[in-house]
Amino acid sequence: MSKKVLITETILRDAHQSQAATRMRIDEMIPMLEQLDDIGYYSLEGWGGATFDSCLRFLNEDPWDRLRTLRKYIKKTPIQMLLRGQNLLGYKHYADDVVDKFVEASIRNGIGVIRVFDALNDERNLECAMNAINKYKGDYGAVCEATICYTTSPVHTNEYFIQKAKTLEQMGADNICLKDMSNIILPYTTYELIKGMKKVLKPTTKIHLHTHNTTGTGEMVYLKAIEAGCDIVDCALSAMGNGTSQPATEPFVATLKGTEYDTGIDIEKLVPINEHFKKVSQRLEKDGILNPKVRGIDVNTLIYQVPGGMLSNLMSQLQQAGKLDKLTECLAEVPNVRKDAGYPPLVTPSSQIVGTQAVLNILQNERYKMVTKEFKALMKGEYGKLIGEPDPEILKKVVGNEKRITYRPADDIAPEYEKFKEEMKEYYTQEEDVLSYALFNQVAINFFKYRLARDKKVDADAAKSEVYPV
Ligand SMILES: [Mn+2]
Repeated sequence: MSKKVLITETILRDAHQSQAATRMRIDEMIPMLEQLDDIGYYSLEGWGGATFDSCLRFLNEDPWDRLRTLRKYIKKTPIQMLLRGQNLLGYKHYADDVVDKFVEASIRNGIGVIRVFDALNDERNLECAMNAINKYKGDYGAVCEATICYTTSPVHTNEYFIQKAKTLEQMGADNICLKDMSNIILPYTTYELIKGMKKVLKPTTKIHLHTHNTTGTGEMVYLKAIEAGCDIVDCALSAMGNGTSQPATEPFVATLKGTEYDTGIDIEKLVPINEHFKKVSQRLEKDGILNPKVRGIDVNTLIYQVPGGMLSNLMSQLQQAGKLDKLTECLAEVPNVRKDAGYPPLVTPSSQIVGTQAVLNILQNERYKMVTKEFKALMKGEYGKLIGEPDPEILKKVVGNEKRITYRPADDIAPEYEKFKEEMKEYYTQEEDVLSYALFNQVAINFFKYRLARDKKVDADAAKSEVYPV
């Protein structure tokens, strides 16, 4: 029986986020959008994650215009986005009214698949976004893809992940995404896990697997996943595939051709598209944005279970302190801190919080002599529920007698959309501007000023501001 495997192409989002700090511009995408639309991908990932931030901060593009432009050329294939649950695309929890409006505007402007995740896998942080997706998806046709962040620890058993998948399905997910941010999942674990999930999920619920090829196991992970019944995998065209990005599209299409898993994709149609993105990749390298190292394999993540981005953060923190010789000690401290904090998955923002605390513990020569505000908040439950119980003594040392939060963190946030709207009213041109401002405050204001100057030509200097910095 044929079991066609579906592919999500990430060249417009995660590929350049992982290899080139999310700096691909819309004018570098437009020439290939219609051809990408004709390939027969399940979806084209093109928005969310860091793209929104990068558009406003570095590229002087309105992220909403980018989405509308993508939709103008991509007429058949759903455009996929990544959403950080109650954090939306920002770095803190937002009130429910802002989450609802953001999801509505995303779907109305052309998003077809919303992949929604929470760094701690706390489903209470997904509730509001998932309800909003399901509320608005009927109007335009969109898919609610709820996500589980993969990590390893004594409490993250296969049973835990399988139960989590069932819970998310019951909350209204159409697809379940298993998201391996840093390529630490291993092929045979993947097989067991996907088999287990398939057993408990409805036959209509699709499983979508996301990994990278940072540690070199990506294609093997995908192959075992589809043998276990995985429906969709994320790949990136070879021009910006492999290494810190997704496993490359073309070899995967070729591997499955003529088998029961045949993707139905014509590999020859990918050639001219890939040639175009090779040139984009070369431009990014020439501008010093893409370091060729990202195209190789780095096994440090397999050994230390520390994602690539977190490792480079650790190194730069130690370098600044002139203590690069303490790297091995800090790497060894990361799993200890993670254990003390109830084993959070290492993904933004928890990866930075745990990494910084590990560095402090080593450099201060005493564990938790100093703690960051964020680490304290994590231990208090302000980011969400920790899956393991934090170490009681360390909890006492860090949090003291302050009350821990046991409810959904956003329950503490009063509606705030109208307040944001009032604060930015002099720049208002569309409802979407309020949402850009809610997420990125001053960065959004700087963009609005640039846009005003450009459109009204009132201030030639402001309009000329650096457009493509490193
Ligand atoms: Mn990714």
